[in-house]
Amino acid sequence: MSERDITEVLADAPSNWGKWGDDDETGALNYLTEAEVLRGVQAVEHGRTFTLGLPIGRREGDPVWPGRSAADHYMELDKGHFESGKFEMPAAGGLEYADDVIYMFLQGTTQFDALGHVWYDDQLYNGFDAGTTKGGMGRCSIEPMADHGVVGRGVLLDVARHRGRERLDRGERITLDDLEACADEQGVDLRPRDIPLIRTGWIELFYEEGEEAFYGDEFDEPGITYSDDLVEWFHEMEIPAFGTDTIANEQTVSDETETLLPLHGALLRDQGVAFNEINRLDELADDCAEDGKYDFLYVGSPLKIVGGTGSPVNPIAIK
Ligand code: UVW
Repeated sequence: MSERDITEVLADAPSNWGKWGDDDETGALNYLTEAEVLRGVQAVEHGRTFTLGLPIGRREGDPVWPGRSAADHYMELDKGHFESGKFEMPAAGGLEYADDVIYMFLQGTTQFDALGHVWYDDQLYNGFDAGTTKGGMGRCSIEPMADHGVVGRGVLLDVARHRGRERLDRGERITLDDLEACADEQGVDLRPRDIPLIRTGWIELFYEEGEEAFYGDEFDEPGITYSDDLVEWFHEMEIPAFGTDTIANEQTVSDETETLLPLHGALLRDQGVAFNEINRLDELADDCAEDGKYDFLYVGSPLKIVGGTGSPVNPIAIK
């Protein structure tokens, strides 16, 4: 990785700070007005639903960003506790029940990043002090996003299929031209305030070939790469949110800037764009390829985790 600093890379990048007031912590989701929800509803034709969330807590592990651990799920109470006499119901009657607990990273599955999840120059989205993250996000937690909800017109951009491949390679880049060519080939219009879902096929490598193949010698996901025109496009198109089937929603180390995750800085921190990461898009993609319809109502509902840096989610695409 080069010595280039993200502050230098993003010196002239567009910003939405102040656009919705100095206290705003909702960011580009403010673009999702009632009119945008209705535009999403108009994309529904059949009522077919596709859930985009990953399974959580499989014995074989879950795909996570390096340094995070997979979910740990255990039974606090099950039939065994009743059989062994370790647990007695507070009152008679014969009813028994099961309870369980999960320990997991909030970013350890299909999820939304809170706007304060990443920062540079000690400032979060809208200029809030990064010190407010200490001991729980005092600013830009997942709560304002969860209060708003993420509902609008979603558009699948199946870049893997567009390139005639099952999945992109490690570190393979996607540019703005690629996104536009993909939409053209699919015959779908990308409109202002849409929620693009970009399919690389990458996450399926974890399930098909296992951890070693997925992480490789160096963790380097394929994805959209930083460029001034891509960042301008998100700004001009007023993109409220976008999703992918990778862990970090962008090429891990940008070919263009040679820095780690510069789009987290340019889009999430500077523009307040909501990142919906680690989706499973294959079933939706197969259906879109079959009927040629690539738009749908997208519904993402992060949880209201107090001070949370993000939230697990099971987004739904409705065609
Ligand atoms: C980081 O930003 C490190 O992770 P995520 O992929 O959760 O955004």
